Amino acid sequence: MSTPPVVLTVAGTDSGGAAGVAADVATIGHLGAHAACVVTAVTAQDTTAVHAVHRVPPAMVAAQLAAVVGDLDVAAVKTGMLGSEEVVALVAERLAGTILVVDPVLVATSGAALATGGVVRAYVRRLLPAATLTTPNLDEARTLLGRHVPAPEAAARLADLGCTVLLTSGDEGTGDWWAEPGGTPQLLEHPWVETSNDHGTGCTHSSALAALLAHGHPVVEAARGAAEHVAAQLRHGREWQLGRGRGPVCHLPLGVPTRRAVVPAGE
Ligand code: PXL
Repeated sequence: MSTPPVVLTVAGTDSGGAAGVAADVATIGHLGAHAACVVTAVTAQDTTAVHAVHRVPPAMVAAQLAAVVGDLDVAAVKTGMLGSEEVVALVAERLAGTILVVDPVLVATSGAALATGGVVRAYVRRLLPAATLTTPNLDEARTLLGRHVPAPEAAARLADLGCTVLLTSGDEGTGDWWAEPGGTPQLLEHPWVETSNDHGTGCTHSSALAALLAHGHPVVEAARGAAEHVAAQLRHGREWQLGRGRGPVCHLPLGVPTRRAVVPAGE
């Protein structure tokens, strides 16, 4: 019997089960790690929209963090929606020095704003300098920088805050921009899957990165593995019809039948 590494997600919930903590816990489990979760916000959300957000008080976030790190040997951490500048600062203070993947969640897949200006500043000043790797999309990278620059330049400028950047383009036919502090940005190509069932892709991607890093993979290898994991899950759920909006990324382990079992009448 071997013991799995522990990966902690610090994130919000999505009641529709597509993004946030649900995506993170499933992904971390698929990749052979034990998931611990610190909940920062509860969203009333479905595939069409975020209807309401309840932020967990920072003292309760701190209590969850203290419980996890006081008991479990956390190998890597992933952050998703943090919701307030106090929580961004708290995470930076308590988790600096661990392997830390920061998905700077600023906007939901549906377009709803999940962070304010103060949160953006706290990411730039506090959390990104403490991160191992950050995974913004192009909109998030531009919001963090406060300037509308092309993707490779956005990746390079963010890396200069002190962490490796994997800027997920989300554009068909391209890949992700990779930048190290002081280095030249590089395009990492990855498979593209055409589907409307992509709600939760960013969360799945950053959790996969944290899980692969927790297993000891070097960062570039973890990036390749995480992109492959996301593509495989997107392919598996491509035909799903769940909800009226952009459907969830498939969070089932591959190989599990996705058709509802038909129970014969009378049984
Ligand atoms: O995918 C970004 C994200 C993260 N966390 C929560 C979300 C979303 C997007 O919908 O709802 C809780």
